[in-house]
Amino acid sequence: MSEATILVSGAGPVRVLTLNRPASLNAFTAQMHGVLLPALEEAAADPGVRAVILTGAGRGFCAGQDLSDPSMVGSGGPPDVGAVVDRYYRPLATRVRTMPVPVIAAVNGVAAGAGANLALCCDFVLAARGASFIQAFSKIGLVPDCGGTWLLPRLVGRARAIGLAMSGDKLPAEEAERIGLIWRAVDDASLMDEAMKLATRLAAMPSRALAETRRAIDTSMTMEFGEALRLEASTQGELGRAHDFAEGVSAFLTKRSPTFKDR
Ligand code: T3D
Repeated sequence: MSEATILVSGAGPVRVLTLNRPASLNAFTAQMHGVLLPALEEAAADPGVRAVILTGAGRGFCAGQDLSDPSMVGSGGPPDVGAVVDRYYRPLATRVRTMPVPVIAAVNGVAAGAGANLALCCDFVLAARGASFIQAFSKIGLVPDCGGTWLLPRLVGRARAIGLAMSGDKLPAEEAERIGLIWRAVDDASLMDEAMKLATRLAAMPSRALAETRRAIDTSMTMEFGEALRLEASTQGELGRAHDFAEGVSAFLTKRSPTFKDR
C-alpha cells in the first residue's frame, strides 16, 4: 500500500496535518487534495480540536501543484488549469481561511507556488530560517493562485506583491519576516516546538472570538470605516451573549484561569 500523503497526528487540542510527499517537496496531487480537505473538515468539526498546524515532511513545505500529476495535466489538448484551481485550490484556501480555530503554518522548507500561498492563508506563519517563499507561478506562465493575488498586497503592499509575483524570486524566511509576509522566522531545529507552543497557547484561548477576529479583519479590508464599526458592534453583540465572554470576565474578576469552550 502506498504511504499516506497526509499524516494526521495530535497532541490534546492541537491537530497536526503533515503534507507527506517529500520526494516531490510535498507538491499537490489530486489524491493529496482529496485527503487534505477532508482532514481539515474533520478538524473543523471536532470540538476537541482548538488549533491546527500545517507542516511538511522532509526538506520542503510544499512545492505547489505537482506539475507531473496526470490527473491534473489531463490527456490531449491544453489542460484546464482554471478547473483545477476551482476544484482544488479555491475550496482549500476557503477552508483554511474559515476554520473555526486558528491555523498555523510551520514552514519547514521551501514553499513555492500554491504551497507558498497555502501557508499565507494560515493565521500564523512560522518558518524555519532555512525555509523560503517563492511565487513560482510567473515562471510557468500563470498568476498567483490559492489566494495569492488577494493575500500578497494586503500583507506586504502593492510594490512588494508585484515584485514577488512577477520576479518569482526566492524570499528567505528572515526577509519574509522583515517585510511582514510572515509572523516569525525561527531556528530550524526549534520550528515544531515553537509551532506547538503557539498552538497550545491559542488552543486555550476563546476559539470563537479568534475566528471572529479573523473574519472581522479580513472583511474590513473592503469596508468603509463606519461599516467596520457596525460590524464590530454586531460581532461584539453576539460574542457578548456567548459563554466565553462571561467566562473570561468571571475568571478575570475572581483571579483564576478561564476555561473557554465556544467554537
Ligand atoms: O493545474 C495547475 O497547475 C494549477 C495549479 C497551480 C498552482 C501552482 O502551484 S503552480 C506552481 C507549481 N510549482 C512550481 O512551479 C515549483 C516547481 N519547483 C521548483 O521550482 C523547485 O523544485 C523548488 C524551487 C521548489 C525547489 O528547488 P530545489 O532545487 O530545492 O529542488 P528540486 O531538485 O527542484 O526538486 C526536488 C524534487 O521535487 C525534484 O524531483 P527529482 O528530480 O528529485 O525526481 C523535482 O522535480 C520535484 N518537484 C519539485 N517541485 C515540483 C516537483 N515535482 C512536481 N511538481 C512540482 N511542483
